[in-house]
Amino acid sequence: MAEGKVIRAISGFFDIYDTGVVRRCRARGVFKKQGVTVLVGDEVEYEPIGQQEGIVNSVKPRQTELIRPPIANVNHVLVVFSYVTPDLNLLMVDKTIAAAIIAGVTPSLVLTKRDLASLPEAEQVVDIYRECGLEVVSISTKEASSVDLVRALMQGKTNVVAGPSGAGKSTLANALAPGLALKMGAVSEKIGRGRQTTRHVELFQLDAETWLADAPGFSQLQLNVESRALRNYFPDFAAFDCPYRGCLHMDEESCLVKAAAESGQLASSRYENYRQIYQEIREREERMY
Ligand SMILES: Nc1nc2c(ncn2[C@@H]2O[C@H](COP(=O)(O)OP(=O)(O)OP(=O)(O)O)[C@@H](O)[C@H]2O)c(=O)[nH]1
Ligand SMILES: [Mg+2]
Ligand SMILES: [Zn+2]
Repeated sequence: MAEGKVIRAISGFFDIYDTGVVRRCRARGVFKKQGVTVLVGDEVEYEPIGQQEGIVNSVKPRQTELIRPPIANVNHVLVVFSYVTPDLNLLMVDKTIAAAIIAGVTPSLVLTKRDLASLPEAEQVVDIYRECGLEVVSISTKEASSVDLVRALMQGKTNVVAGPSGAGKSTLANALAPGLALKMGAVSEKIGRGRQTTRHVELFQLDAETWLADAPGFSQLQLNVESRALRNYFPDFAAFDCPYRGCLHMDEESCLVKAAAESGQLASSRYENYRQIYQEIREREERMY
């Protein structure tokens, strides 16, 4: 029995990487029966067949598991959003960051298309997320200095990009590893967003300790937590020590998070987006019970 890492999953086949060699494998029938899905990023045991094929026998326990994009065992999410085309949607940024934290994965924020953005606005967004304690880079994927900033963030980690279609995720991945020749898409003038150029999650090794997965963009995201637990995934809110320990930071009179948003100590967009996400989860919960 050999061990390897799933780097691609395409229509029933899994490409398994094992010490420099990639094999196209199928999963044992029992996976389907047990409802087990093999994810890109999974560490698996497989049975080699010939030089290039094999059968996946089992999946090792996962360190982490993200739902969007679907990938196992990453320890760093590059949250990639463009300033324009598509326009920056801070609600989606906040959701994507929270989704990473929920999965126990560290997020960093990569803001792209700085060459097309107005500077004061760009600086404001960078400040908001540095205040949250995130690493933030503001880049133009065509500049070598920008690519170096991202490379430094990723070094030694297993990374995945997460963000909307057209944000420049594949452009960035290509710039980081020029040999990849990933397909990149033009952003539609009419709808101002990308057209889902990337179709599959795919993992690439950049050096001995560094991996990067490119992934399709998404425009919707549902956070799988209870409404009352949501506050735990906005760790920057903890700095404002609400007197009521169970404070949900919604409409409690003594809420210091709300007060901080009003006084400008906390970015109002962060707080408003928290409220919005909380409401979304509440509505879902009410439909369920
Ligand atoms: N001006 C400018 N254009 C960029 C930048 N980064 C990417 N682009 C362009 O944005 C478009 C979309 O880039 P992609 O890399 O395909 O976007 P993606 O995030 O991979 O999109 P999906 O695969 O659909 O999720 C392409 O036309 C890129 O050339 C940038 O920093 N500045
Ligand atoms: Mg892409
Ligand atoms: Zn509060």
